[in-house]
Order: sequence, then structure tokens, then C-alpha cells
Amino acid sequence: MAVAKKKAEIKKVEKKAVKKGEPAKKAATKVKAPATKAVKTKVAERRLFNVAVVGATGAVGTEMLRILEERDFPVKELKLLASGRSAGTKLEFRGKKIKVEELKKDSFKGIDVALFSPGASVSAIYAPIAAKAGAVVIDNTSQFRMDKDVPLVVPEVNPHAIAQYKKKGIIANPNCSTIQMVVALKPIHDVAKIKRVVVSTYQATSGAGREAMEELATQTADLLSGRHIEPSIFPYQIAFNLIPQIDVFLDNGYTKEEMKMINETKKIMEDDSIKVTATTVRVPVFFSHSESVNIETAKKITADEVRKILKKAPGVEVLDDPSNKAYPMPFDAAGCDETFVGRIREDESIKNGINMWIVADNIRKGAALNAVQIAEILIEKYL
Ligand code: NAP
Ligand code: 2RA
Repeated sequence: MAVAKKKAEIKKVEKKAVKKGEPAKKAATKVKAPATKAVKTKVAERRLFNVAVVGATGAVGTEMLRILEERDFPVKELKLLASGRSAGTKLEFRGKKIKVEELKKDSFKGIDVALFSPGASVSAIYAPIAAKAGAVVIDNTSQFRMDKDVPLVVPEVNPHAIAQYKKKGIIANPNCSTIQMVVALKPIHDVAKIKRVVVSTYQATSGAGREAMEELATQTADLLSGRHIEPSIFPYQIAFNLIPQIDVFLDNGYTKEEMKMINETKKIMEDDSIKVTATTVRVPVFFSHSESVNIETAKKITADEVRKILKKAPGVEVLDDPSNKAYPMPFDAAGCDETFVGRIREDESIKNGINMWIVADNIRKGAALNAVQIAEILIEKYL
């Protein structure tokens, strides 16, 4: 099973880095792996589509291939695109090796759906080219997220926004840390109206891409072997450390990652009145972002009511049994499709406050899975 394969892969990377002392897993908190039921959208009848994956060799791109295969997306031809650096390498899809091609202006002839994750500056140039060639682009980068003519979509929250894709032929996939937060917050907002959100994140190195994950592994091994390390992707040592900076600092003292969470939340929830403040932190974890989230609601809501609402919410799994030490952890969420929520409790310092802990696989729900879910709705309803 793909999830089991992914978990085995994670263990291999961690084992390589930390020769001893792999994190102990508690039986009580072990998340059951197969997970797509709640979030799987009905795929259209077997009409087949030509699909391009741009950034196919990256952390998000390779997961995209796994998810297209796992969810049996109706692919006719699959085109894999990356930079000239990895052109010619082969990636596997449905048991066949497909050659990666260099991204060029004429790469999109005959493509119906183009899944982009090559970085914002590349999407800025090539997403409009792909759209002009007739493909609908689903872009994982930050390039178009706040463009008023581009819908920013989380299928569990605002699937109706997909209809707006016709303006530019582009649909934006939100930032990973935003996606998992709004999946959990929207059902609460619908019942109790969220006035304010205070979020602190604990973001995995995979959020910064393939090379960033490798940096954590290499640094860990080097430090344990007494070798000198030189940070390259991250501004400081990431192994055995935390870095309270993700992306660049802006004039207001926030980082770009923090402002993404603030602005994207309002756009996806379609409510500019929600006040959001964020602190985003990189942690030495390979997969899954974790978030401590405090909300203040207009209407009083109890912790039990929140649990009940979230148990019914699409894409959410409540894992909240403190007496059995059951709460979500990044190690367990890796390879899963759900957004896990635990540590749900009333904030005793304010009248209408709730604290919670939200964990999801940033490469899956935070990127590739969300994009493929959008593609499923797109082909079912609009193409
Ligand atoms: P990554 O592992 O560094 O992969 C980048 C991919 O883009 C590689 O396939 C790379 O190809 C390709 N690429 C780079 N420059 C290119 C160019 N000039 N032309 C064509 N392809 C090019 O990064 P990632 O984590 O997959 O992230 C990719 C994008 O998705 C970023 O914008 C990121 O912000 C966004 N995103 C990431 C996550 C996450 O959790 N990782 C979540 C949401 C959104 P080569 O192999 O040829 O270098
Ligand atoms: C990160 N959310 O974790 C950002 C970009 N994927 O670095």
C-alpha cells in the first residue's frame, strides 16, 4: 500500500540521518494509514485527460505522481517536466518509466490539466503559457494565490470557487500551512463565527523542498559524527535546532510565510473580517507541519461541540484522547491524507476561546493531494 511505502521511506531517511534512537511510536496515537475516503471526490466517468506535471522531480511533483496513481486519476498521457538539470531522468507512473523533459514554451500542446510546482518565478512565466495553449493550470506556488482573477481553493472549504478558473485558466493551490488550518477552521466558523486566529507553526523541512530535506539528513549525520556543517538551504543549522523564520522578512516584521497564512485564510474562507496573526517556525522534522491554533469565536462553543463538529467535517480526523496520550504528531500524520486535530480545549483566558493542535502531511494535503482533488472536481464539473 502506498501509505505504508511512504512510511517505510520516511523511516529509511531518518535512520540514515540518525543512526540510533528513532522516535518511539505510541500505540495509542498510531494513525491508521488508509485515509482517502473522507476527502476523495468522485472522479468523472472514464473520459481520459492529458496531464502535465511541471516540477515533476521535486518534493511536491513526485508526490503528485503517487497521488494521481493512488486515486486512479483518468490520465491518458502523462508529461513530466522539470528544468534542463533533470531532463532525461525517468520517473515511474503506473509501472512504466516516463522520461522527464525540459520545460519549454511549446511543452503544453494537447495538455488538458497542468499541475505546476516549479517555484513561483517559473510559474509566473509558464502558467500563462500553458493556459494559453488550452490547459487548465493548478499552481502550487505562491505566484497567483492573491490574484483576484485566480481562485484559491481547498476542496473541503470553497470548491465552488473553482468555477472562477475561466478568467485566467489558472487555479491556485494555497500554502501548505494555510490549507491544513482552514480545513479545520471552516466547519467551526460556519457554526460559531471565528473572530480571531492566533497560530504558531512547527513546519517540516520538506516544506522547503527536496534539497532542504536532504540538508536535515546530512547535517544530522555530520553533527553526530563530529563533522563540521555549513548551512546552505536554511539560514542556520536546522538539525537539533528551530528557526523562527520561513521565507523572507517583510517591512511589517512578519515573514512572507506568516503573511501568506493571514491573507490566504481570509480569501479561502471568503471573510475579510477574520483577524489572523501567525508565527511560523521551521523544525527538524522531515514530513508534516504542526500548528498550535487559538481561536476566538463570536458565539460561545465548547470543546465537546468542537470535537463533534470536527468529527463530521470532511478531510478531518479528530485524535483527541489525552487520557491515552492520543494526539496528532507529525511522524504519524506523514503519508496520510487527513488533517488531524487534537488537544482541543477551551481557552480559559478569554470568554469564547478554543485551543487546538492541527497536524497534516504538508506534501500531501498541503500540496499534491489538494491539487489533485481540485483537478478531480475540475474534470467532473467543468471540463
Ligand atoms: P523542490 O523539491 O525544490 O522541487 C522543485 C521542482 O521544480 C523540481 O522538479 C525542479 O526541477 C523544478 N524546477 C526548478 N526550476 C525549474 C525551471 N527553471 N524550469 C522547470 N522546472 C524547474 O520544491 P517543492 O517542495 O516541490 O516545491 C515546489 C513549489 O511548490 C514551490 O513553489 C513551493 O513553494 C510550492 N509548495 C511546496 C510545498 C511543500 O510542502 N514542499 C507545499 C505547497 C507549495 P529540477 O529537478 O530540474 O531541479
Ligand atoms: C514551507 N509553506 O513550509 C512553505 C512553502 N511550502 O516552506
